[in-house]
Amino acid sequence: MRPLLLVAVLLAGSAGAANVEVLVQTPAGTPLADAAVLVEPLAGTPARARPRGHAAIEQRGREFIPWMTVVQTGTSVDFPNNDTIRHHVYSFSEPKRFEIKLYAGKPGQPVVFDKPGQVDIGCNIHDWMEAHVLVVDTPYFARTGADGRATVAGVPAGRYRVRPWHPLQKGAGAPQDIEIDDAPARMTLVLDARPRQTKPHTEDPDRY
Ligand SMILES: [Cu+2]
Repeated sequence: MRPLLLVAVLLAGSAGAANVEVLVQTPAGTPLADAAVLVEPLAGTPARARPRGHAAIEQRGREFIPWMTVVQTGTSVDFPNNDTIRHHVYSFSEPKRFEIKLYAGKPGQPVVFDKPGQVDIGCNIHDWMEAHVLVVDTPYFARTGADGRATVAGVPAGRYRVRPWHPLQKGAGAPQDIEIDDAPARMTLVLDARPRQTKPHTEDPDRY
């Protein structure tokens, strides 16, 4: 379990909280990996504050790992370079434009994602390198695995809208509204998205 989820579970305690278990699939019924599942409080349900998190997107084997990351607004993200060559990380996306010029090892300053939205990240040296960050206001979220399933743990009692998202989606997926008490909620969400395809490494890896 990721530390953030563990904190959420501990803060939620045992009274009036439940897991939300979601299967995300394409219209053709194929499980969709690397999708975000967001559980957003509806009017009348307070969003519990939780500590601003910390995340990392590393570079290894001339790829960003992970390819997709969901963070709460205000989260700081490190970009450690675990390759023996240098990378040059950038984003032109409106919610967070930034550039970490050619570097090896760990940059001194993390990047703080302070506005909600989708941030697409690339490397100036290696065209195929690609990562996506979804910045969300809700503290309740999870990412689907290869089986298309995700569990959002420890959601307090209340009314919520559950929404899927994917970096390569062709449109917004239909949300579902739920009432949480103390029993697990299960649902299937449909999202039309192109699954991730690994891109070939096309440049001379020893150039930098
Ligand atoms: Cu690179």
